[in-house]
Amino acid sequence: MSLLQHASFFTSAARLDQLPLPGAPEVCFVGRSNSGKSTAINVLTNQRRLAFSSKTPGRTRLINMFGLPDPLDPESQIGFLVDLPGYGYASVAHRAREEWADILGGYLQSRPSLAGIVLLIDIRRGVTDLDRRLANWIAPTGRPVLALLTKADKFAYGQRQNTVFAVKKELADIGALNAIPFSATARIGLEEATAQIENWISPQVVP
Ligand SMILES: Nc1nc2c(ncn2[C@@H]2O[C@H](COP(=O)(O)OP(=O)(O)OP(=O)(O)O)[C@@H](O)[C@H]2O)c(=O)[nH]1
Ligand SMILES: [Mg+2]
Repeated sequence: MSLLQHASFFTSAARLDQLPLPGAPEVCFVGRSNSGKSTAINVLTNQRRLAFSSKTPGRTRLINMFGLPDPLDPESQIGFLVDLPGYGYASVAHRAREEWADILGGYLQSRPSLAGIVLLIDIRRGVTDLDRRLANWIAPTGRPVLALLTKADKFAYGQRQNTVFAVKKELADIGALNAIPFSATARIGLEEATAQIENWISPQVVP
């Protein structure tokens, strides 16, 4: 059974200084509001309502951390999944938007325990200006990124592959970047995403 399936709610924070001190490796989920972050966390952990997902954009306003218990010592965490607030939701006040920019930029650039970044991009929208802004915070950190092109069930195979190619090109300045089609509903890309996230949390040494 996957490491991710034992995930459980750990804590929420409205600001960076409310996060627990950096410890076990964290894999964060970032992307536009409504891109499918919470849904992806639910399907990857095989839990229907671990991360709240909704049809109303702008739902995830807190940083939500989910703990992954260490199989050898279930009382302690071997890693964390971190659901970050979505961005780009039009009706949010300008000031609140800049606060989110501070939270996201700050977390991405200064969290020492951040092991990998899952960047969710709605396959029908592709890379937007705000995604570009995010990529500019990520690139200098050298952190590896897995771009999940979500809602891939909306596209035929050929369109999916074209979008993967376009996104890789647009985000090429992120050195360690992979991009794959992903769908929670059609269960596309689950295995590859799970393997990557688990490897960031607990690297497998292949002899
Ligand atoms: N067709 C399709 N719809 C999806 C998929 N994943 C998510 N959705 C839908 O997209 C909407 C937004 O999903 P969420 O997971 O709440 O998005 P989010 O990125 O967490 O949004 P915020 O919390 O607002 O930042 C919901 O209506 C989901 O049902 C998918 O793979 N396929
Ligand atoms: Mg959400």
